[in-house]
Amino acid sequence: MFVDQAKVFVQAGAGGDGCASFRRERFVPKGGPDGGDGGPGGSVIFRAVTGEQSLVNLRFQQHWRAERGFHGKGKGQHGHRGQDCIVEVPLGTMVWDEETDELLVDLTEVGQEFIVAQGGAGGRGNCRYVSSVNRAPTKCTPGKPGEERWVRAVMKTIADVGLVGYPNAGKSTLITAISDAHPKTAPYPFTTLHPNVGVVEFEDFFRFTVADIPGLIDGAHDNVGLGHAFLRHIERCHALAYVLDMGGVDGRDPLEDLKHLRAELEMYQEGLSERPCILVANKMDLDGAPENLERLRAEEPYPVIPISAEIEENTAEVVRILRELVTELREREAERKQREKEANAPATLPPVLDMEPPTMEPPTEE
Ligand SMILES: Nc1nc2c(ncn2[C@@H]2O[C@H](COP(=O)(O)OP(=O)(O)OP(=O)(O)O)[C@@H](O)[C@H]2O)c(=O)[nH]1
Ligand SMILES: [Mg+2]
Repeated sequence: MFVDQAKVFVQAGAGGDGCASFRRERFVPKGGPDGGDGGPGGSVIFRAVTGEQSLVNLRFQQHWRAERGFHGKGKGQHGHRGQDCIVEVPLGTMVWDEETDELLVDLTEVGQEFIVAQGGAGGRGNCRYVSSVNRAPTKCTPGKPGEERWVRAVMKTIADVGLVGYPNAGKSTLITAISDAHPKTAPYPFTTLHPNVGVVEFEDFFRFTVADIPGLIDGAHDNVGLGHAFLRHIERCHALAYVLDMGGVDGRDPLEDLKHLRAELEMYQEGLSERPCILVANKMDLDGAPENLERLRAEEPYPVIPISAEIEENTAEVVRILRELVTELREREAERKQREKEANAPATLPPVLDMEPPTMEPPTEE
């Protein structure tokens, strides 16, 4: 079951209560206050992991609660903290506060964590209230309640490359040929109903991710077909690979298909169709494909790679070109981050000493 949206209630643990107690021991008269503090309550934390591909466990469990802090005890014993509740979510999960509609976090890095509900602070024991005028306070405070709220999580796939194409164009066949993902392929449209992310790995440990996205049809931006439900998974692919059926079966024309695909992406989100891209001309084994390829190459300035995904012909070339593209994009991104860092860095202080260090003259002999 694939779920990319879920609404859950998160409740952090309350802090443990502080304790009011006095040391009572033989031969220690008036031992003094010794009530310990309560422990802080556990928090509910969302963590991005690579193992998860959907928000299905948020659909099955709607309430996530962290443990409360333990109460303080006599003999100065502080209560220990409540255990955090870690909710593992897929990379690319965005979390909103359901009530205020405020975006709380966008988990874009593996291992990134965000506290969606903060545990309550523990109460204070009576030994904290000792003062010069009150040496035996009986005052202690209860723990604070933990935060709680409804949050909405939406997952938007993050991948280096997104495969975009009409249903049946061969996207799943291609991702199976080049990566470790093996989605179902079949000779009918809408075989793929949700995105699948595959990893392409090289011998030198370079790796990039590819997302197989369900087929687009005209009007998808308007929620026709599978509609918006999966268009959001294209939004955050850094590059696109348009997969075209060059056979042009059923009177279809790959050039027209490409035009329509771009128009759909553009209508869904401006600028989306202008992402760096390559054109994968699939099903080159079919009749009429070479002529269509000629036309496509004549019209398009982008790299066109003729392949036959089913028999894995020339798929290595797709991998090679994608690697080049991904490397270039990553370099550009690193440069952009560097520039951003430099722009935000505090102005450098003027050097404290702006003079030549004194030179030691060798002692002159008289
Ligand atoms: N002749 C030929 N058939 C191919 C080629 N690549 C894929 N196919 C066939 O095309 C059909 C559709 O392939 P899929 O990979 O399921 O297509 P898809 O784009 O993932 O389709 P959806 O999931 O419905 O969007 C399957 O029957 C494949 O065997 C190819 O290079 N040549
Ligand atoms: Mg498919």
